[in-house]
Amino acid sequence: MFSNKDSFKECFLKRLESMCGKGFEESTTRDKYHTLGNMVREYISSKWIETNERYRSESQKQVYYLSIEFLLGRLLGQNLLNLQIKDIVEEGLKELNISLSEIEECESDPALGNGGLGRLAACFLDSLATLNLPGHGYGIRYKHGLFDQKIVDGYQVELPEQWLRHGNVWEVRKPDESVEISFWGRVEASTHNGGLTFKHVDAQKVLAVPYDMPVVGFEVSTVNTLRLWNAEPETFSPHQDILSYKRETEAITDFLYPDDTYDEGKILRLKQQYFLVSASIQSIIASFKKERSNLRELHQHVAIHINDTHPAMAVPELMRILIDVEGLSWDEAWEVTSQTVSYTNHTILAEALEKWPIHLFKPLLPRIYMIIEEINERFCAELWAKYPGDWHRIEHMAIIAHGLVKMAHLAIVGSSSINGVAKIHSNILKNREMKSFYEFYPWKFNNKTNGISHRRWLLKANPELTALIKNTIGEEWVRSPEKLIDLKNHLHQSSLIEQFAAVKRKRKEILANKIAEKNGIIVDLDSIFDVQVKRLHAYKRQLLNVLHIMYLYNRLKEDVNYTIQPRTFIFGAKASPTYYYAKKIIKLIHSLAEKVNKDPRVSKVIKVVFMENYRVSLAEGIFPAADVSEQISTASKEASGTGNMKFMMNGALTVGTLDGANIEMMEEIGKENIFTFGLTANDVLKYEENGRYRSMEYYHHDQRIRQVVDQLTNGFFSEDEGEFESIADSLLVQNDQYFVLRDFASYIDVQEKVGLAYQDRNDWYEKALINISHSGLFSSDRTISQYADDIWKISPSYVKG
Ligand code: B1N
Repeated sequence: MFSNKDSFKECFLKRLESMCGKGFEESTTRDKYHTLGNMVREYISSKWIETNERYRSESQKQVYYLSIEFLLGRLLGQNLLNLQIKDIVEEGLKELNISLSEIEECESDPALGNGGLGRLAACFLDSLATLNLPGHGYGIRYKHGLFDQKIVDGYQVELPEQWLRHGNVWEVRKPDESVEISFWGRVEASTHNGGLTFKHVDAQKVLAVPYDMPVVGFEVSTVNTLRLWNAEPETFSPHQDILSYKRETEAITDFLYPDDTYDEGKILRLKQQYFLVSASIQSIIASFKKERSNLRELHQHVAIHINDTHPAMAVPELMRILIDVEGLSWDEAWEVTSQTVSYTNHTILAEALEKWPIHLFKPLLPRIYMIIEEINERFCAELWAKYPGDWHRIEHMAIIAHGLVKMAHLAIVGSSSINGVAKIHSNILKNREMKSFYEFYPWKFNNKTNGISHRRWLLKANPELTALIKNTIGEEWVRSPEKLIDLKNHLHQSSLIEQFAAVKRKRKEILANKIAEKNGIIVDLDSIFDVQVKRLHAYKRQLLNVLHIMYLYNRLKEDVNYTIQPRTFIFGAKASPTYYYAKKIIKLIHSLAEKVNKDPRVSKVIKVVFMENYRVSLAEGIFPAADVSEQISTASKEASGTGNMKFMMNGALTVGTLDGANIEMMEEIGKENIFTFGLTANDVLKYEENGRYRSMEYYHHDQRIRQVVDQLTNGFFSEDEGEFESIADSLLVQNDQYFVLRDFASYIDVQEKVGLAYQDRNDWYEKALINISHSGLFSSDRTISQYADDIWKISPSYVKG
């Protein structure tokens, strides 16, 4: 293949010609991307094959991570880095007058996820491979990932995402490993050797075709697999209406549902879930059977993890195969299934909890429904035995109740482990949301605080900071991120602080250029880059951030002597297309930007920037440039957050509530190095119980609040005074469900402290470096090691010799 710059160049030029049928001069950047991508995939393939053979020959336990989303981000740059050939390639290309980063820009982001949950799955794959753990992802090959966002006159419009338009160099189609998925039809019972057996008949069959993508470990020879399933019509059996059959089939993997922490409850989504689950379980069983025959031992060799409840049908599907296909008894199958499956809960928001109406579920998946009924009956009998006569508790804990199938209950009953994603979230699960389940199965519940891949969010996203850290403490931290703590020994060196300041400035400059290019706004590099990037949701409280900016605007307008540390407020957020409130907030941010940026005096000190189409590749340019990280969710609502960790790792200081992983960040770095404010989770939960919060009181008693809330409807922003009425209503008429007004004063105070703190730049950067030095705890390598040891019981597999 190639082992140095020169052999790379030679190889590249030959390949470019043979692949594109063009000479070097005629070739486009995309041609070059395709050529390089194919070369890299080939470079990977021998390691990939070797890894699979190693897993087959050693009788290692394997873990399969089932997720409806994998938000991978671009792969070329990360693969080059992980394979340790980035330098050879970059220099070789440079000699041919080609810029690697330009080629990288050609790759479309595989946006097969909405936000935190999907990105977490991607970080986990990266850590599994790097830790040489036998772990693979199973997901869906959506033809259209998360929509592209365009802003037109301040409003979000959605365009279909088209990541496959120019092909995908990383995938390998494996038609021979396709499996059949059955929908609709009915269940036929018959007696066999004195027992009842069940058959799903008259089903409509769909083919699940796997596309495998390599997951390259960092500086190791392990290459794991992400298997994405594509729905295709089956060609053998005759169909009455072949065209509608084809259309319906392909629709299953046509698009990703654009909902984050929200359950849409549509039948196509249910089809997606069963399609993913059935294809994955069949494939897992098939590879198990290549090496072994006794399915009663499955749980000793295989762990199946379900990422939230979206793949919770893994439980009844595994039962179905073990009983109907493999001939195990119910009790044998249940033992194996419940020992094999484990489950992560990612949210307690009621609107995100999946509950399927029986009338949708039962006709689509008749045999699966039957099995869930049986699981439910046996579970309720156990409850009855423990809590005789406690109808209320049993009704509340049942898997099927009031015409609904509760997927979280199914997942809990069918798993050996249930984990939350940050300490506070796991505690809320145990003591509140899932209290009765915790009382019944205390041993199942545990915490695994989320983490992020420092390879993507530091090494790849911030090469400048990476180089500085290497120069300061060496390279051990690259393999062992907890070693970042060594940076603390160098804090007294003014040179480190100065160099860090230079890195931050450089990254702010790069982002500022992008903002100038995309938004036509010139921002001040000496201003605080104050950033809130995440999905738009009421509980994340982008509105609180907006009201603070309105307050600053008002003060600056009213008092010519009022001075503040200049700030650039940067937002990035997609709103679910049907989420009316979220879309209004996007419009509000744009109206505010218009008002602020056009004001000759105010715009000298503050600017508001909305960056369109927030996604992984854009994020890689934003985190390194941030001074302030906004993590301002209503306490108790953000299960963990992971953006908070990405900012921390890049040396931004957090303004945050005591929510999710913010709390563990504070415990780690100390109260002096984070700006916390607002109600605690207990305060919020108490208010929710006693109903004593009256947002109107805060409106009446705080003139600053009254002014900004009034400005939403008094023509301050727009000719159309009704434009933001629904937002004002959410705060007053609907009693401010997320305690925005309750936390307003506290937020203003803490933001003032931030402004003052930034004036002592030395001290600020020292705090930033302390944040970085503790960020190793939030590496997904730590998280994955804990899953591997405590839940999956898997160990690394190393190449011998
Ligand atoms: O999962 C992340 C957490 O860091 C976030 O705090 C949490 O909000 C996020 C339905 C979800 N929870 N639930 C979802 C996504 C898509 C969907 O269709 C729910 N996402 C989260 C990682 O743990």
